[in-house]
Amino acid sequence: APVAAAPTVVNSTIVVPKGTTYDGQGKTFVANPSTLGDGSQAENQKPVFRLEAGATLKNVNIGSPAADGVHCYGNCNISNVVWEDVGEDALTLKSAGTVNITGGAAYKAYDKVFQMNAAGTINIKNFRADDIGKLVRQNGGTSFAVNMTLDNSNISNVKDSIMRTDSSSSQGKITNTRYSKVPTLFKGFASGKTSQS
Ligand code: DGU
Ligand code: CA
Ligand code: CA
Ligand code: CA
Repeated sequence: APVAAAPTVVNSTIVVPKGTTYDGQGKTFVANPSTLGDGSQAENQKPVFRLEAGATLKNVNIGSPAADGVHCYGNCNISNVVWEDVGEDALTLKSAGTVNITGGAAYKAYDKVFQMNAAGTINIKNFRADDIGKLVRQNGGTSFAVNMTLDNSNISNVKDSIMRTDSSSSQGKITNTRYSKVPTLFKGFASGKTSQS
């Protein structure tokens, strides 16, 4: 029987330069807990990957510990990335842009999966998430707008909600998605700013 390759231990954040693609070819990456973070709920851990504007990350498994996952500085494309055990959170938008998540999965997020700390859009499709707090969170206590879409996905065992915002101008749209044990789809949106079909 095939034997799984040992994970690659990441000692310092892997930077994906502006406009380039990093293809992990299905390999598993884990954070060095003493340099990046232990994947607990402690803030200010470092990311395993940092994507500069217009970068793409694909075919990557992030194992445990995952520290602060992936940081995007502007637009980023995330294709077939699996977080086996989300750390503090899975991905953060650090400066304004559009995050496109296609395929992949996130498991075991004590709180948030996708953390939006800047204005923009997050489009998630063909995704699987299980055992999470929230799938998308616009940074609490801020008023910039985030446009969130989720399509053709499968979401289960959620503690809080799928999409949550504190901004009356954010929008949320969920299409063609199965849920199991999801208490609330949308939290904090103004009326008329959400849709589900
Ligand atoms: O809510 O400090 O959770 O980027 C306050 C928190 C929040 C961020 C965010 C993150 O602003 O730390 O992980
Ligand atoms: Ca946090
Ligand atoms: Ca976790
Ligand atoms: Ca974080």
